[in-house]
Amino acid sequence: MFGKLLNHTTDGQTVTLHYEKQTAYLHVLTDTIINVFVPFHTKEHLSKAIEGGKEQPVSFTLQQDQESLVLSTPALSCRIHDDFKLDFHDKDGNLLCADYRGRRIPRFTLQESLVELSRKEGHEVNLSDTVDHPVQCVKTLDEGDCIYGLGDKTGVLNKRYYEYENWNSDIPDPHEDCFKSLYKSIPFFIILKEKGIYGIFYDNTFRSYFNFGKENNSYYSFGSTDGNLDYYFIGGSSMPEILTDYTYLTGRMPLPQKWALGYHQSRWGYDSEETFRGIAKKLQEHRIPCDAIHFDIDYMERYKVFTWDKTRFADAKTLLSDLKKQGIKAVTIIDPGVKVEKDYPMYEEGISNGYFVKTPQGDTYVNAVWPGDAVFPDFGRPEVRSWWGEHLRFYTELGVSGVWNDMNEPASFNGPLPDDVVFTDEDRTTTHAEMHNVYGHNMAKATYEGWKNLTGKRPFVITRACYSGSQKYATAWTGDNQSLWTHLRMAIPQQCNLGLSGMPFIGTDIGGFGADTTPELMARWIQTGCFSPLFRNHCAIGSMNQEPWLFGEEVLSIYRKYVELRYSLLPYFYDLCRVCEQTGLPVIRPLVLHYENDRNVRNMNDEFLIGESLLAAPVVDQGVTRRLVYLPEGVWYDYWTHEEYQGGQYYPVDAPLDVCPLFVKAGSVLPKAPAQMYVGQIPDPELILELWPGTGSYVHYRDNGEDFSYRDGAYNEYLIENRDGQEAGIRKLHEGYTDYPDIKMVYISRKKRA
Ligand code: MIG
Repeated sequence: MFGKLLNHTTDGQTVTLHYEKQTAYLHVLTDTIINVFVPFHTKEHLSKAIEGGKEQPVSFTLQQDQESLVLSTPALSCRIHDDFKLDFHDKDGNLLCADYRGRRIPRFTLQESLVELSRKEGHEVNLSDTVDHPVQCVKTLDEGDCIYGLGDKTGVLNKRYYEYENWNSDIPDPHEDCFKSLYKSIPFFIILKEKGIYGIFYDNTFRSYFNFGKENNSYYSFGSTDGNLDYYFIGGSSMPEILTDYTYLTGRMPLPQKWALGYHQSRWGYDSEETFRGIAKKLQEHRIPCDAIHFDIDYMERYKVFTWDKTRFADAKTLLSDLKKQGIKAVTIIDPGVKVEKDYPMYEEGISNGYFVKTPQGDTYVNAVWPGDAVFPDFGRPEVRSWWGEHLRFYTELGVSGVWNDMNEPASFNGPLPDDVVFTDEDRTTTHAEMHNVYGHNMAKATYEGWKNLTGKRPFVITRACYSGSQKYATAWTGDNQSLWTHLRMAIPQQCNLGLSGMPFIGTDIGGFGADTTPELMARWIQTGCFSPLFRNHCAIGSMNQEPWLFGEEVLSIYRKYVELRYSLLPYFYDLCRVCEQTGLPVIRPLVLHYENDRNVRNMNDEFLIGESLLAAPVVDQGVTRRLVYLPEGVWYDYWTHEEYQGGQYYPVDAPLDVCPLFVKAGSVLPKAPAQMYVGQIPDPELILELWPGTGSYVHYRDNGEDFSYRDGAYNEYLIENRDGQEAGIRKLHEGYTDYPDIKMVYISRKKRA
């Protein structure tokens, strides 16, 4: 397809490769990041994920040897061959990634006669032939390679042997392991090899396909229906480094407001002032700490965004301020679809300014969502984003504290939006086919920027649809799961892979969205969910209510125990958010992130780390009260009993209904807060430092938890030394904020395992 390499030129850090039939580019961004670019679609990179220049000075060399042209940075080398075949090696000479040269042979084939018979019985038979995409890349796989990332895809942690599609989709059926796409498109994955590791960020927003060795065990492929071949090869020496590089490119989650890490109560169907007051009262009565209640589409007047129904909410402003007295903030849903209705300001304004996406003939494109016929803001345009952002004033003035963007795949009730609907990418006219996967991303960006301008505070925005880089604007949830054990189980690999895809602030609907939960499932779900950065119980209208007090005394007290655990650990979660902002490492982490050489954890689907210090091994199966827990190398302590365990092996651990097996790494310092019903109930609480046996050090972060003054230095950083859980030295690494009124030390002593 490319032909022979004729010659090349170098301009700065870009090497232009002239092939017989095509020109291609390699751009050296850093020692460990090389961009590969073939301008099939446009001359320029059209990244919606990467903002600003990312090139750093790199001293690289370009040499011709007998076989190929070799580009080398201090960390990587890339051998460039005819036909644009590239082979990447690490600095030790290990081959990391080679373009596949052989013939493609599907693993699975079937005799024609059998196919016919199967079809007669009604089976859908995929005669697995190789599929070529207009843009594509095929690379070799080695026997032990494991593949992680790719956003919110269902199924297991390790994506090897599976295939996926990136096309943001709102599929109402229960999410199954075999789903190819879901709400988010994050075309980034990490390949962990026997020797070496690398990541690929394939920056293409068109409908894309990933075949991770399903077609054939010896290669994988990624490709799209259109766009450029534009990918970033990231070669580091560890998984955390790859992730740091990926988030260097696509951005990192800014620190959230502290309250956003508290507990959120939600339900589609809370539809009146009395309901909200009632929920708040019950939360208080049952002593369930809570920082936010969510207002789903029921608050609006006939599902019109930027309105509030006056018959069911006589006085929204007073309601919100009363809730706030109890520490409860309001988060309102805002969908992208604007109702077609004469004299409705959002509609009229958008129409007169031409802000909605159009048909190829130039008419405003109409589909339907909750309000009935609806039109879709063209969020790719800067002026549409600021228009939308300005209107958020409606919410800030009522006292709303955060925005929840739903349906922004965009979902539509009247069939999918056709590919040729006219959309805009900044100032360039393009189509739905290109902008679909970044629609939610651009809406989140509009919301984040608008909210930031209006309030000066760190915006709290939730989005359902994402593209790479959405972490800069929003937290996300995994959409419409169901009250099923399989979905509780799936929440772990799904959140771990989101974290490995640069999205750290995530959660699942606790208790399950669709279908009806049971007391036992609720108890187990809160034990897993309390470690999700986004900590929200949410369910669907028409499904059973799932507020914590509806399942009997036992479950209520279990529920309270884990919400309280979360509140006590808030300083730790907040520290982890700070780490995210600096390094891109997520809050919830698969064990493989820190123990990549340990084969036992490469396919670990039912345990996860919270930062580096905590390991959770929740029960995710019905009727189970004892489970196997694998602890990686080192020494670990049972969080509840303080019993000591040697890592590197499996242990049977008791897990009665009220226990989520939880372990603390030796030498950890856990920063904790005293009990509160909401963040800020005690205006300036003391800090509790738990020192666990073992030796280690820990950096703790403190600021006002609300605005951006920390970026001008208004924060403190403390270095805490733990010498075998006994004595501690605390030193300030940075001083720009007030001190704690008090720091209380708690020394944990090790216990022998019974
Ligand atoms: O078509 O707003 O995922 O959380 O409660 C359903 C109603 C629309 C889907 C979201 C869900 C939300 C629901 N929404």
